[in-house]
Amino acid sequence: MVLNQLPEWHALEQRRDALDGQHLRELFAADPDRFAQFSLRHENILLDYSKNRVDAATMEALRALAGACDLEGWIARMFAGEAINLTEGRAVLHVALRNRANTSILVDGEDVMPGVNSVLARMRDFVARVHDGNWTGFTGASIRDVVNIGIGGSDLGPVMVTEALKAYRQANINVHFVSNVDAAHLHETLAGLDPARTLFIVASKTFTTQETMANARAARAWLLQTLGDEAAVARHFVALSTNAAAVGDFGIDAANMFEFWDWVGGRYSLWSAIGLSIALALGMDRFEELLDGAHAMDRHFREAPLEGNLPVTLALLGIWHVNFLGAESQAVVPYAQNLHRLPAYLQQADMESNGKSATRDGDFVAWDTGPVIWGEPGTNGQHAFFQLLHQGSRLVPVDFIVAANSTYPNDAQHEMLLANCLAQSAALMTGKTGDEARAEMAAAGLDASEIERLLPHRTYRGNQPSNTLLVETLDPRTLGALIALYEHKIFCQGIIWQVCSYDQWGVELGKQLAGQLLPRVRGETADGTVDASTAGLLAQLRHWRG
Ligand code: G6Q
Repeated sequence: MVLNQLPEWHALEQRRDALDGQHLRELFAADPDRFAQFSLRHENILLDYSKNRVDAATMEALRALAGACDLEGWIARMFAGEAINLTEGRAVLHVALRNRANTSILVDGEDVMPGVNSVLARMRDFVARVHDGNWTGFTGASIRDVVNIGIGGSDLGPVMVTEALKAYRQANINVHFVSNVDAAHLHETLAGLDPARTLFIVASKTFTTQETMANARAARAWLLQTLGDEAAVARHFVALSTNAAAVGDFGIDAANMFEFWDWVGGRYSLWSAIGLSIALALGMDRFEELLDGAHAMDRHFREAPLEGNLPVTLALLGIWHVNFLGAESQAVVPYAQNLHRLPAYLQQADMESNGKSATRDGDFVAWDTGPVIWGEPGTNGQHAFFQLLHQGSRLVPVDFIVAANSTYPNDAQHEMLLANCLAQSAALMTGKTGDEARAEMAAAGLDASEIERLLPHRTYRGNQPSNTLLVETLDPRTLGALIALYEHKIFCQGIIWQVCSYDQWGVELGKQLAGQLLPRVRGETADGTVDASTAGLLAQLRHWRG
């Protein structure tokens, strides 16, 4: 099936031509019910997608494309535990990790739920012991600082969630994250920490990732420098992994390993044992509320018809922007300071999943796939890159995310935040016409020639599409649902684009190449087979390193 030769694809090209030249302002003027028609709710999440260049026929045509791609069949296959990670021959079952209904889910004939529940129970027990001081370090002191060492999927989700839910954090415990192999990250994190009261979590699905292992070894050396005895490692190191043998080789006791499984993709793993840092930061009850929210979104995704389905709708709008309106990127702008790592998290989730150009059948795609994801919190972004959104030459769809209620006491500032968020999406949609700009400048007393000179600079085309995700409060359950919403959006787009969303051969390439170059950086191997640029850089850096 060639996607861009489907009749449903051609129908969408016709919708694009039919809507061409119509401004969002006109679409709103023509239909007073536009918000009601183009908004959806799931629990306390409202998706307003009315500020997109779509009409009812376009949405219908997008759903027809989803039908032609058998989207609903693929959703069923994922939830049934089929090996839809085609290039690695694995099931894709992050939904099992938060399957709060506890219905059985089979992988190769075996129910995965008893294993999921048992790890959750072990996490609960461990978190309680750390929090109540019963888990002590080697000297008998209780734990005050937890350092999660991991990278990529073993870091970005936990960092994003613990930051997002800072308002719910557990007293008396500080959770830190070290990911970069740059020694600065570990060094600066450990500065001021007391080894006797520090617990390291080594989070690595494979337990072979170069950066994580280097940081874990350095952390162990730092610990032993003070505590002296190798036996201290058992009290200060736990592992989150699928690789029990490598965990043992590192010297971490099997009793201190929290396992997960190969059907959990790295960037979809925050719901697994990889979330231990989240549970330590917030408490296990909060972590389970996160799972509850995600599970509620899973059910919605699985059960709601396409036209009322939030992840499907968000995905189809993205397809519309990328494949029919030519958008190359997607901005994510949370009006929530604590969501400051959400764009980075979504960058990985989306770009590592759908940044592909081979189809499931192994052909080269003849259509665009995943966009560049980027963003920063508002209102900060307004004082920076919003210039390009308002007056640049590119189409950049924006997802605005904002909570009606703050989790902090200063409500007057929250009102300002809300007003800014609503103002920006409205301004991007309506823009400012030449006549409006002229009238404004005339009112400010500018003379006619000055007005005409400035006019091109002071008009705003508008017509920039955006979604607004308005939530009641950014609490653990809501955040869980929000993350699951994006996960499923990414899934739907991968199915339609026909890419394998659950592998990451591009990332594997980096892991391979760094391994080959390390001996050359160390000067242990002659430069030989490297290209001239790499050889030149190696020569200079060796010179400067003496
Ligand atoms: C995620 C990717 C990648 C991975 C890291 C860390 O989907 O596969 O970001 O999470 O490379 O891998 P380990 O957890 O195996 O250390």
